[in-house]
Amino acid sequence: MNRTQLVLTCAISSIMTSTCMATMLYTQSFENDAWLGEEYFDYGNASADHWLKNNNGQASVNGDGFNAWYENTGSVGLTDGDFVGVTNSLRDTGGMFHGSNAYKMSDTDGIMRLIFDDFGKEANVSLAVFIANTGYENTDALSITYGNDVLLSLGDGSDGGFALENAAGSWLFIEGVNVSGQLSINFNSNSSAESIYIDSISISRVVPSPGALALIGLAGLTARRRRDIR
Ligand SMILES: [Ca+2]
Ligand SMILES: [Ca+2]
Ligand SMILES: [Ca+2]
Repeated sequence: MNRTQLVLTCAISSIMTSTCMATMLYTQSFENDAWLGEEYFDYGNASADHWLKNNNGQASVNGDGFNAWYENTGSVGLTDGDFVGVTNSLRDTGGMFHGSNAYKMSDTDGIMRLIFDDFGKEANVSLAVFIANTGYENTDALSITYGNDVLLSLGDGSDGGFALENAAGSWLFIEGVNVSGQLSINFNSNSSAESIYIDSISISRVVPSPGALALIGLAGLTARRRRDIR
């Protein structure tokens, strides 16, 4: 980066801290009741990684802007029937973070990833996650990533489930700033009591207000003049 670019970048960042607006790119609270259903069965091959499909009458695992991926770790995955996908069961949480529904992962017997659409770079994200209050072991893990950024990682394979147990029992509000790529919520557990609930996803982008845009235009003009003089 040359000096002109550096000055310009500093000018833009100082302007943006004073006058900014957030543009909402995506929200998801799972409040579409058409996504509710019975226990979910994966009719695919548990020994192969694959995208999960929605099945008639069963809770939806895929919906607007979100899709579920299964990754084999040597067990039966979701072929044994599991309570995953959109739910209104309040058994563990006592209440959703927002509205009546949330997205559940439970007894995944492998890694289940809930992956959201790509909304480009420089995004801000927030979401709520609830870890069911029960015992966890070394094989259980929860991570939330956005592109290359890790927003949350609980369960390192050697803590005896302590990190998950310690964070369980209340809604956690997770935020990421200036992230790029795709939001992915990744869970591995091997009992039906070991569950997580996801709610209230919000992905936005901070953009300069029209006034700030005009100032940035001016800064660009100044930089160009400097080049012309040289
Ligand atoms: Ca909700
Ligand atoms: Ca299972
Ligand atoms: Ca376990």
